[in-house]
Amino acid sequence: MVTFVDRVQVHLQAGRGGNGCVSIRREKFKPLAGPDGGNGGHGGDVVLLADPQATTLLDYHRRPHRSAENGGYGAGDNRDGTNGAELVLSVPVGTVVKDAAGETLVDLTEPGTRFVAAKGGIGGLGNAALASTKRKAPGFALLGTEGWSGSLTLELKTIADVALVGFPSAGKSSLIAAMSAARPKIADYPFTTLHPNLGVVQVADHRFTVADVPGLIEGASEGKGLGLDFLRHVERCSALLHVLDCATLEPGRDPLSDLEIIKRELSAYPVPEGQVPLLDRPQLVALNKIDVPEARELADFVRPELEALGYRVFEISTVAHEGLRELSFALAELVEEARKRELAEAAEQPRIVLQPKAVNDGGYRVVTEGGTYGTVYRILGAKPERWVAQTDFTNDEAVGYLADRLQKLGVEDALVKAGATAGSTVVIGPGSGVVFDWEPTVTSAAEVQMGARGTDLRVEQNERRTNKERRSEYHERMDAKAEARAELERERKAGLWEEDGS
Ligand SMILES: Nc1nc2c(ncn2[C@@H]2O[C@H](COP(=O)(O)OP(=O)(O)OP(=O)(O)O)[C@@H](O)[C@H]2O)c(=O)[nH]1
Ligand SMILES: [Mg+2]
Repeated sequence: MVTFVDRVQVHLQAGRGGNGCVSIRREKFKPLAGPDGGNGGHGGDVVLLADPQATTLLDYHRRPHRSAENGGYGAGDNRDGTNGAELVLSVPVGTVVKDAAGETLVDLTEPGTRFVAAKGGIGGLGNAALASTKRKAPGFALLGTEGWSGSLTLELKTIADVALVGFPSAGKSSLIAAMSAARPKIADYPFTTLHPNLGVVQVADHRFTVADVPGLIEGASEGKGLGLDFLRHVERCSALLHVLDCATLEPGRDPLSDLEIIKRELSAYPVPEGQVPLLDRPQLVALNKIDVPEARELADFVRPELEALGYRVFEISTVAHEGLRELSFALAELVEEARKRELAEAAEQPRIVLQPKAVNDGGYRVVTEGGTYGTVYRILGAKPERWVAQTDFTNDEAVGYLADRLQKLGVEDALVKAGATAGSTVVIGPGSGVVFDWEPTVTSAAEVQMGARGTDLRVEQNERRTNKERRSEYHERMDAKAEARAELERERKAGLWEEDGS
């Protein structure tokens, strides 16, 4: 059986950033000629591309896990790692991308639109890039950060100009086959069509697309038959064509009551906000199967009544190819009008530009949490969390650099304000994050407060000696030497030592 997939969950993994490199350049007569460790490359993004060549999401159903390339590591001699190649995933035009919470991220309706679904990690700086006038030879480099990973839902909504709606076996698939090059499955049992088929119709210089969707029955809105779920494919059609079966032998069925039932079901379908309800869109009626004599009689009979309801009615036979040309022209006209209307509306409305949600990158906050082990001070924010991810905790210098960065951001003062003292437990990031006992750096206010008011311990502990002190130290040392010499002389005179040359 052919499976049609119009909704899949994909698991994406963007590339990891490469680590920076620690390296020292060596030159003749100058073995330590400065840092030359290169930067790591950035991780590749996973990009979704609205591709007119792609028609289904089946590929992602079979292989839902996709990942982009990692960034290369930095190397010595200032060689930077290569950036990871991005992974471009082609999806059909009309794919809606939703996040794990079901919120729509983007609607890929324009061919060629690219959407960065998973951002690659950042490459770490090498020690050459980390060198500064203050830090001439850094003995550490930054690590690359993880790329984004997570699940997204892809949902396909067919985009066509005209949707064919009607009971099962009314001849919708036969009609699309007769009007276009599409070759859907046609059979005399209900629900032959299980997924929408698209066909391109060309009449004179008009060109439009027609979507054939599965048949509707009474109670479809309550889930009977194939339900209404697939109607999301007609959500974007600008016009509807009711295909009515005039040759059905089923009891209780005739074109007028069929139309009533279909209209009732369509009105129960909730279109997304901002879209025209299905029944408010332009509609035509096709009375099908008039190659059957009784059907032609019935069609002639109901035609005036349908026209009285305000519909333009076409009597057709998909088998005999009767009435199809008039119908095609009428549809082309309808589509043309709808396109003009849309253009005019688009010109009136300000253009909507899709932009990624703004992230407050610079900010952070300190949250205090009480626990069985005492108060925990948690630092949350994109920047500090990224910095932690970039830190090689086996390298003391790297940890020191992290402390410097945090301090420059004002995290220490924020911790003091929040009530943290030396030895408090501080966590960076959500979850168990990175936990450490806080030791305020020397310049922080907390340390200064440990001395008596008005004094600064750093001043008190001045180790440098004055000239006077040095002089007296020198004299003391000289006195001690003279003392030692006198002592030796006394011992010699007392005859404790033998004279040389014996
Ligand atoms: N005599 C006659 N039979 C037709 C005509 N159009 C379609 N049929 C027949 O009606 C049956 C159903 O046709 P389909 O095109 O599969 O109908 P459908 O509306 O797509 O049906 P579902 O996909 O089940 O909803 C087939 O056996 C067709 O051969 C017609 O103009 N004249
Ligand atoms: Mg069909």
